[in-house]
Amino acid sequence: MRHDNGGELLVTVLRELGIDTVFGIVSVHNLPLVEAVDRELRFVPVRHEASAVNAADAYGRARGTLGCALTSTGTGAGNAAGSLIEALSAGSSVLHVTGQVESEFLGSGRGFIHETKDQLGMLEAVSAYAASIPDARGAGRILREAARAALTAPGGPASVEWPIDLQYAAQTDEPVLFAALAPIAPDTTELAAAGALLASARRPLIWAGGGANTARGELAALLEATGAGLITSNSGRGSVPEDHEQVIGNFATTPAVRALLADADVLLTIGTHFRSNETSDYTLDLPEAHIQIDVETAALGRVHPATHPLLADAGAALDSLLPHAVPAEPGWTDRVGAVRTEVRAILHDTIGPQAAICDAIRAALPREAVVARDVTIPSSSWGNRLLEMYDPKDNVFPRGGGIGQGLGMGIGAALARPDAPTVVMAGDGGLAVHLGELLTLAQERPRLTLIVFNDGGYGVLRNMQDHHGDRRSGVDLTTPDFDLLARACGLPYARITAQEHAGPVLTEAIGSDGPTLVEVDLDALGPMKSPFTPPVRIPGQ
Ligand SMILES: Cc1ncc(C[n+]2csc(CCOP(=O)(O)OP(=O)(O)O)c2C)c(N)n1
Ligand SMILES: [Mg+2]
Repeated sequence: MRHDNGGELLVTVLRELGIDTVFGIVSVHNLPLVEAVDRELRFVPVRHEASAVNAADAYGRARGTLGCALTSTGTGAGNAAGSLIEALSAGSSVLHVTGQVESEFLGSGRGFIHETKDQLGMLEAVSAYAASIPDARGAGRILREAARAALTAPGGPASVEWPIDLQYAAQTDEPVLFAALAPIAPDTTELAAAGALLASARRPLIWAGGGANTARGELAALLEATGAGLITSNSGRGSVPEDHEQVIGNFATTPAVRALLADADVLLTIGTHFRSNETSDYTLDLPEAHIQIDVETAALGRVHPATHPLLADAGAALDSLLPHAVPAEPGWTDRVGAVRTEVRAILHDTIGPQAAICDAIRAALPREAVVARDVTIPSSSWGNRLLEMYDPKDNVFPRGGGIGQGLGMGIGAALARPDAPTVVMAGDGGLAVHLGELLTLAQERPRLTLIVFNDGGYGVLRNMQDHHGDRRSGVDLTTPDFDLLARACGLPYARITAQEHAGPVLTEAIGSDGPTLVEVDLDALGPMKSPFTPPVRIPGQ
């Protein structure tokens, strides 16, 4: 099939992938792409390329599919790199298409506009897949190959650089047929051993990471059949809805869950990294008898030795284990439920007046709605744990921990899921990184409530410095008057200065059909019971 230019071809491929909205910044090095997308689909002009990737990433996460970002050559592609790193950490699916100089001058070092040294090498370093389009016959194949790489576990972003002369050229496109990927089934000997262990379990616990999100039904069935408790990483939240009484959730390092882990006799883990923040820097004591399911060989036993490794897709492995499941010993499931209640009650109490905000968000949101979170104390303390999630597609947060990505992610998610409201939780510091995206919010007007927790700086680092030393460095920030700022951007604004404001303010903002900026004045609201410090070890201490 023939297309007039690369933009027409890109639209064809995006339609095949079910993508209707693309995020980016226009440039002389992507004009044909942006123009075709804007004409045929929806192009969202974000204000920084990092946000384009964050928005595309969250668009994909919120739909359980792939998102697409368009950037320019050189600085534009470089600006995207930090957010590509996030998509790589998360294993989320992003198709990043970026410009490149005219093919005649590629690599010549002649200072062609936007030229940079080894752009492909940079993209390779931060993407799961990277390729250059070599001619006007190969673009369709490369774009589809990139999408497939991004969508195949363990996922990650796929970057394609496209010389500008080739974007303008007429394209020939051959249909590409990829063989369907069969699910990876576990080895039968390993499975028999794991099944026998599971059948012997009296006090089982299951730990779900993001890899469990493709096997929600199978996981729920095994949970019911065993009466086990379910601990999750942050990424595994919602794999089974968090109001299920066996779901303890993202509370692994609390004293009550540590005690439960100490008494458990079998641990079954599914698609998890055991990241440092979720295992107290890998020091968390876990049961020795460990069935570990993962699609990556390297993940098996990488952190916690796996006595029973199963290299398999989560769904296939859990399905094969189900016939071996037996109910736990009497009392175990009740204890799991008691631990679930206890850890939540303690956290609810610890966060003091912020609990009213957590409760009000959940009360105002429909059951399934995205909560996108930047890296701020309210997210790290309660947003990542206490604020219940019922579906992993609603649980959007930067897995690599980089600040500044929440609003871009929220915009992407809100445009992916226009039928439900989206909430973004951001700190004043994280929001300042991409303050320009307030203008994207004002322009696109999605149903998005942006809650800014304002403590006049990088609170979490300030707490660490106050805890460990007597001098503050780089943590106190000038913040804008958010009321004036919202007005300057044409955004509705509301403020929370006391617990009793949370319900009415958030109900109105979340119930409206467009964006609202809600500022939480943390000084006025009052402190948590004790200052939050992150679960990060200071080397040498
Ligand atoms: C890209 C990036 N740069 C720096 C950091 C270090 N960092 C972590 S949290 C944080 C402070 C965030 O401040 P704010 O958004 O106001 O949230 P608060 O801690 O005040 O609740 C910083 C600077 C980071 N995580 N990511
Ligand atoms: Mg702050």
